[in-house]
Amino acid sequence: MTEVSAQQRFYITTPIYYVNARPHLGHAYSTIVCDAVARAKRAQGIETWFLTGTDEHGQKIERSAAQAGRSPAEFASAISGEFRALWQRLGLSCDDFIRTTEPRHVRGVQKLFRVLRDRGFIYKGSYTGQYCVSDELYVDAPPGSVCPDCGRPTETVSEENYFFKLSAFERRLLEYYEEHPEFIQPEARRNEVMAFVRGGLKDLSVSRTSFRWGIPVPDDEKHVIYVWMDALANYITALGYGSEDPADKARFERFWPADVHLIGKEISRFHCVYWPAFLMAAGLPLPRAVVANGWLLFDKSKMSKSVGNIVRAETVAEVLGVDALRYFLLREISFGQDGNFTFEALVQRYNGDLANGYGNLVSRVVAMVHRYFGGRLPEAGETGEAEAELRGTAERVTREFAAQFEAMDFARALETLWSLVAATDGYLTAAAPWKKPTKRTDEEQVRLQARVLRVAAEAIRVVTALAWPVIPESAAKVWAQLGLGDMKQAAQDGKLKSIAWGGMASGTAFAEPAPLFPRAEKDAMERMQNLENENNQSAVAAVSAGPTASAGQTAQATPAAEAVAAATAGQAAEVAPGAETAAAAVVEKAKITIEDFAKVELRVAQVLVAERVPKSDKLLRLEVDLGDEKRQILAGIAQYYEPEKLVGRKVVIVANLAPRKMRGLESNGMVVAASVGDEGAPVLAGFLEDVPVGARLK
Ligand code: ME8
Repeated sequence: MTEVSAQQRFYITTPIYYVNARPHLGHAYSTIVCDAVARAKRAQGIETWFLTGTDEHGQKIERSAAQAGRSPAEFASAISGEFRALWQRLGLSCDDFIRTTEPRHVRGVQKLFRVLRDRGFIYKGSYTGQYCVSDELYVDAPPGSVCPDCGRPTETVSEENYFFKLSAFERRLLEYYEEHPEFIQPEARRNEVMAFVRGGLKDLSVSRTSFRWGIPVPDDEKHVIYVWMDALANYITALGYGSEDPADKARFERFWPADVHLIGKEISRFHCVYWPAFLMAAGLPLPRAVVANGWLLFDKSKMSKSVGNIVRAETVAEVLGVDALRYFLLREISFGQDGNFTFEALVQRYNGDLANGYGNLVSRVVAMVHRYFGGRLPEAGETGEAEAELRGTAERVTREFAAQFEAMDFARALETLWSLVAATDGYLTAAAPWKKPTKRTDEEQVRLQARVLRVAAEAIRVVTALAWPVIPESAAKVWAQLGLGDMKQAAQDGKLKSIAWGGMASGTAFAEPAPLFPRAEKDAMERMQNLENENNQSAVAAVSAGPTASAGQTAQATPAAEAVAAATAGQAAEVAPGAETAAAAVVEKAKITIEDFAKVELRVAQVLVAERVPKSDKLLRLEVDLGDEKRQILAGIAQYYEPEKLVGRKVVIVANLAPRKMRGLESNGMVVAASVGDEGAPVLAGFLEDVPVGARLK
């Protein structure tokens, strides 16, 4: 990726996370990446502002809260508190945490709306079309369509709305992308976004009237502002946009435009099309770069609450420590691409790179300085080729690491840095200062030990200074062991800016060696797995206690379970930030009765004809036999099934669905399929035993 900034002030943001579900490793990933970048910038003496927060309005949150039997405000507070508590637990260095329910944000969003309306970019109209509540996205497709992004069914909305003149920005956006190739990173996302804009932009509905949980449109309060306009504005409202306070104004002037909006790849369109268009319309400068991370996968699909394949950051932090998690995420995943999370790979990296690699190197050198020199750093004395070589490696690694880290190629940067760990290890092993051949005099032995330990300590100092943004807690421990003082302070004061070789002073007193990364034994994986299982169970148990659970009934439960039970019972008005809660687990699906189910007529049908629908890459036209009748059904499965292979196959259909038209053809029913993975790939329902055509499923 291209370098993002070379200036003296730096502003980086994470997405603000929805409060419909508890934080998991996917959220932690983006936030940890930002934290590492922010720390690296601060360490270079650059004035840095790092923002994160929670996205609390919209229909999705309103519904989740209703299902949990709580008000949206209470529900949002509880889960926002969980995010904040987790970032604290992980020691993240955010400068601000914005909640979209805060007055400072509401004020700023209303100002933005007013400015856009006053400048003629917002007008009133009406919208009839499809909406995906899960993605809070308008979908340009016929009724009955599924969301192209998440595969869930869309809902038809018909409302009077305010519209933003997005269509007016098509050309300007394309010109901007051309002139600023670094604006969208990585390249794959840039291509996607450009193709989307080239496909034509329609005006965007930016208000809703069918629910209340949002920021009212100024002077027309029956509308609430579209949640993505609300959410995107956080990047400016958090700095002070919309405030008259001079301190806020100054902060906004100081840090806007942002240097990096770091996001997950699935929200590129909102950040690279809508957001710059809003800013252009408001006459505000555009962020320098929108950088998308790939997805963290677990069991081969995107880690997400809805798939149910999440791992919590707390679990890894508890068993292996926060730095192990940070190192793993940055080292193992090629930034910008999807990457697998497995406990095996995590433990392997931890043992290989941290416990046996860096940690072991540090403890050997520190212990030997204590053993041979009473804990005082010796003079190197005369050095030779091996020392010159190690120094050369350290200087090359310092240069390369800086460039790779700046380019956000974290995996390569850490690979480079760890080559210095290996080189130092090799140097130490070759010199073997702990061995004394009989031909060597005592004096020669001391000289060798002094030289080798001094030079190895110097290399460790370089590794540690560069590794600080990635493993801050451990790096600070090493810094203290090397007698270099408070690393956090040094980083804040910009003293890690230039790590020249030879920066250590002879005679410096080393601190006692302290364990850094104790080797993970076989049970580490099991412990993490158990923690996840326990956590899931306690959440489920609490949910099943139901809304009538009394405080007494939950007295024996775990803290997480208590929080859920309290939340469900509506007893906890507000869960304080920092409290361990599992409130999101209460997001249960509403139950239906057997009568409701009986309304759906599911029947076995046999495919007689299957062919592609012209000009549609998604639809197949099927003619199916129900025994007592034949009918035509259109199914959005063309990307996954060859039509020829379907002929003769028995499928399950919803037989009493109202007919609807797609591409001019009438569809009489719906084929039932499992929706698999994040793309919602369809897998047709079928039977192991033979079933007669027309049979009803009950
Ligand atoms: O989209 N792998 O919020 P959200 C990598 N509120 N990153 C992941 C991930 C995974 N498996 N899962 C989540 C929203 N993320 C909106 C954003 S911004 C103005 C509004 C990270 O709670 C990633 O950064 O769904 C992704 O974009 C974000 O969490 C989505 O969080």
